[in-house]
Amino acid sequence: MNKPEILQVGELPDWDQGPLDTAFTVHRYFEAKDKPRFLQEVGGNVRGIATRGDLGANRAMIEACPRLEVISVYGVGYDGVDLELCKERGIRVTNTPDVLTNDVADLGIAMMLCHSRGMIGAETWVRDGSWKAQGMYPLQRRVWGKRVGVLGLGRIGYEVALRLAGFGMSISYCDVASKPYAADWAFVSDPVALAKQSDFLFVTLLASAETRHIVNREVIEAMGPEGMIINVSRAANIDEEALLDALESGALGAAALDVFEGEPELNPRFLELGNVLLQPHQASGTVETRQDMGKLMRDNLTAHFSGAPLLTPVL
Ligand code: 8YV
Repeated sequence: MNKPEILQVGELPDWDQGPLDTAFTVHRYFEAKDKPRFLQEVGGNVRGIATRGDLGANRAMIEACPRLEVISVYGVGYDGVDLELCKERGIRVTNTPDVLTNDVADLGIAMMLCHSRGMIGAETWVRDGSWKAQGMYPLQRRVWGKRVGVLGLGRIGYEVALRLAGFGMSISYCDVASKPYAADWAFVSDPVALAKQSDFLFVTLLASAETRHIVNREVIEAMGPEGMIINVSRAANIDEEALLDALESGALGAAALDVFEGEPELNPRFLELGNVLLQPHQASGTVETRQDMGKLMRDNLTAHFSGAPLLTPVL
């Protein structure tokens, strides 16, 4: 039997590549030098796309594949997939929710602690001899007991809040509506009001056209010179220019970011700043979670091509 032909948008670990190559005829988009030409050559036979959350599948890619039936995303975020076009064409879309929730929450908390306590600078203080030469490391900011706002109390936001409760923090959250499972936490309907009453603001929203720049200049400035914003969602949820302006002027105290506009390129202004912690989009990046994500991404493709129900459908 002929194997279904799929387009693989980005590189994946060997433990996924092997099984993908066994089950499908895989066209490696990420290896093609001339990508539009590659799409022209193979697109006509492609029935499935395996992509990553950070890469998605845009209109041009989907249009180059007239027989496309399914897009399987390795990641919970599918904002990079042209869902409107998929709806029009009846293309199914899947993602990998749940399996990465706890790792993303863990990294968000680690970023908050690391940055508040100045751990990166403290490491350098030890290694470069400053400890011996200059004595005690400059004092940092406390975390426990402070006020925290969680913007987006979905799966990841909920796990973030649970962890924060363990630090004795007073927790508020903002979402489209109050959540029945969050009775211990205060619902705030407006992001600016949430920022005003928070020392730390976690951005844990699924990104969409509606949430673009939801953290705007007003929200950022409402955090104030002692406030910190932590983003483990998508860069597009924050107005990055406004964020940079506020970090540079001191209108915002600090930020800890795992995601950037145009990543892995990033605005060089970030590199000049000492009050920002920069992470390379690695919140779900543990061996265990990436193995689970890969399996779920592959299982969704297999389910589709064997006529079984999709495990984690988005569309
Ligand atoms: C991954 C992600 O880092 O879940 C998402 O939406 O962006 C991440 O978990 C990414 O898909 C791996 O490249």
